[in-house]
Amino acid sequence: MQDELFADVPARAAWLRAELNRHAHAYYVLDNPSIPDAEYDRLFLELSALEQQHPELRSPDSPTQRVGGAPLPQFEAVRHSVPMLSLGNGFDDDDVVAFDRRVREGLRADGEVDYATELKFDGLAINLRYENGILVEAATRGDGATGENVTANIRTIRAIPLRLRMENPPTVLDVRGEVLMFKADFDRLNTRQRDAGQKEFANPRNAAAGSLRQLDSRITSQRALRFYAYGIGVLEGAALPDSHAALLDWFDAIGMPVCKERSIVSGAEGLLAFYRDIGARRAALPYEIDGVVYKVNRLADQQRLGFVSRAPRFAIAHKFPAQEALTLVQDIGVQVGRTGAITPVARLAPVSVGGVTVTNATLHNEDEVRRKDVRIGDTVIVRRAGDVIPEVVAVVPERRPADAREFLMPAVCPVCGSAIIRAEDEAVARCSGGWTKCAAQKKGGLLHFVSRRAMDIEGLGEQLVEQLVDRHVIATAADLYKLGFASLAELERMADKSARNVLNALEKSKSTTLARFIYALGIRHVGEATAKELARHFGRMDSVMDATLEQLLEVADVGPVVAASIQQFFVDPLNRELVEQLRAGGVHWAEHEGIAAAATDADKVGSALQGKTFVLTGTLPNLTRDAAAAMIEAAGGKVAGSVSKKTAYVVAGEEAGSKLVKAAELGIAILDETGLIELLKGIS
Ligand code: 9MJ
Repeated sequence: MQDELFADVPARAAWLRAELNRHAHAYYVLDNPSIPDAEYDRLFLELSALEQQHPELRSPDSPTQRVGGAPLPQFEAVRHSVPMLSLGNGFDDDDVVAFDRRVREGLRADGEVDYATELKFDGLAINLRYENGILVEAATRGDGATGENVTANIRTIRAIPLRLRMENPPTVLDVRGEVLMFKADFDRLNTRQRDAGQKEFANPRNAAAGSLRQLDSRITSQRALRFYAYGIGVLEGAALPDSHAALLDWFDAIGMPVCKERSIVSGAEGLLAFYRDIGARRAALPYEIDGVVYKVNRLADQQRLGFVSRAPRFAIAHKFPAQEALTLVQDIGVQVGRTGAITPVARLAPVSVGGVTVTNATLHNEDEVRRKDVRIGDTVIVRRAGDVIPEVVAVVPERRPADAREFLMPAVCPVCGSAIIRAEDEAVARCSGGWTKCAAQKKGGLLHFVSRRAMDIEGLGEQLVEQLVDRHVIATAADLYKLGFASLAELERMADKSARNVLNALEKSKSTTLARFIYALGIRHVGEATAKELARHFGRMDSVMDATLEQLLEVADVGPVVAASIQQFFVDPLNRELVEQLRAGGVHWAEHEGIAAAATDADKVGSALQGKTFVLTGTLPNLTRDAAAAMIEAAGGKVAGSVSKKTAYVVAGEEAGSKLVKAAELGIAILDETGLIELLKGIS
């Protein structure tokens, strides 16, 4: 594709490889990105294209060679040359003081001992073997003696260098560390899983483990995994530094990612100060940790101290308070959600979980109560992780009293008295009162309406909605736009300034998009993605409201259940009235003809793009994916999800992934946003 431009193709490929490795190092190891992602992608693409035309230039350490071939039938066993140890645990100050005393006694030290302190990552321990500077094998810890060969998956992790950044690499080097997923990447992955109707992961650790244990490394390559080095196994052909801190500095210098949150401290006082400092900043760290680790700094001292069973005497993990605790179920009540869903909730004897007092924990639904066999009077394990609602993990059966009582789903809604009904094919029981009768559903619906991803009305929180509904100031979402200063300012805990802020936020929210508006209505089964598809497909609110089942089924991702739910919603005159009132109250958005209609128009014009398939990947600077797709479809083109020989154009934005690589491999034309707009202009 490009080789006419560069007389010396091998030199250009080598330069691109070095540049890409340098930028990946800046991003993942130095935590200091050196170029925009889009520029990285451009260089990557150029290298892929060169290697496609000149396969002999492909080297195993090329950044294009991170994703390997076909899925593995299974992982092979790998015996660790030096066993991978686990760490002993300490839970309080006394444990730390005792550890320091044992170390001093073991070393017969007169004064304080120096320790290297670091974080205890909650991920998966991995051994990376480099031979002559090249990554040749990666294995999980397994039982410490034997792990699994996960080399193909590890190679996809951009944070891990495929080649060490050094002139004379050791003949053999085992780098040990943790593979983990950052919290933000975990949230993004779960959103993606949810949107695709796939199982969400319970926590970043499970997500990292699940991603690393994929037999198909192409899946792993789509997961944003990280790595931090903290230890060494075999080292041949180089001298070991004399301290743990120097070892980590050396790793850093040869391109291995090492966490910045590390230091050298003196004595037990120093250890505890580190623990407190990290504890205070724990929630703000971009990854989850379950404690800190203390290691005697001098490697010669580590050797002298040796091991007890399978844990080193020279190191200890100081754990943060557990996120789980035992407590008593005093009662099981129910909560009514915005769609009327009844959630059983365990009322607990107050217990501190990870420093927060917990009194309620969700039991999800009736089947879950039966599956876990939770009864009133039981002792249970409750878990709190991050911001999520505390949940009952399991019952401790040995502690069940003879008079423990089973949970019975109430016959009527505790909030409005309407019958509770559970459809045969549903796990969830629901209040049949609907939002007009049931205050709980009304409040839930209003909170959904004002939420960030719906109408995004800042300052209208739970307490305010609660008061507005309980005092009968508002009954529907449309009433929000009738609120005056006086009715807000007289509410509890409502200063004049806050009242004005709420009114401003309401005013601002009036200008919205059709997709947000549809989502805000809270139609069952219509999440954000479906709302966007409906807006894109129909273009106008009236067309959505009057759509037949057949028309609804034409929308991407809308199946019979969702279609029926949408139709049911708009058959109800109260819901139609709500939409009218909101429009009358000033809520507005831009309407268009919808892609079905637009495509038909394009048919007539006989556009040059008729039938051409586009694939969108990554984030475009200005256009949303939907907007770009609508424009393409309006011009007669089609938008597909994956790249194949039939693809005419790939439109690539920031963080474009494997689709871009595949496009380059197949020699398909690649456009950025400007290119797309130019192309579309050209045909209209
Ligand atoms: C974790 N999990 O972050 C060790 N670890 O050292 C750190 N684990 C370890 N060190 C020796 N930071 C055995 C395990």
